[in-house]
Amino acid sequence: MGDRDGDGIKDDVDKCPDDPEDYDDFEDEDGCPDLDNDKDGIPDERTIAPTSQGPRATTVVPSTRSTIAMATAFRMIVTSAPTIPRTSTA
Ligand SMILES: [Ca+2]
Ligand SMILES: [Ca+2]
Ligand SMILES: [Ca+2]
Repeated sequence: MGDRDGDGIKDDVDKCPDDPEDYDDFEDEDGCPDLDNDKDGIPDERTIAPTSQGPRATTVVPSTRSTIAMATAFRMIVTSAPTIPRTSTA
């Protein structure tokens, strides 16, 4: 038994032996392409996966550098903190 449309479904079970099934997880066993899965009259387009790319996830590496910079700055502030001017009580 052949498979005229070469969709992997043999002609004896293929309801549409000349139309290859569209493997879209919708009635993929009958051998007929299901061009309108939801029967809304609008053929399903092999819609380009929406936003698989998306706006590049801003891989702003949690700025370790600026954190260090801040820490350093902070330390500097701390260390250079007002050294209580010793009023030389002499
Ligand atoms: Ca077939
Ligand atoms: Ca299908
Ligand atoms: Ca089908």
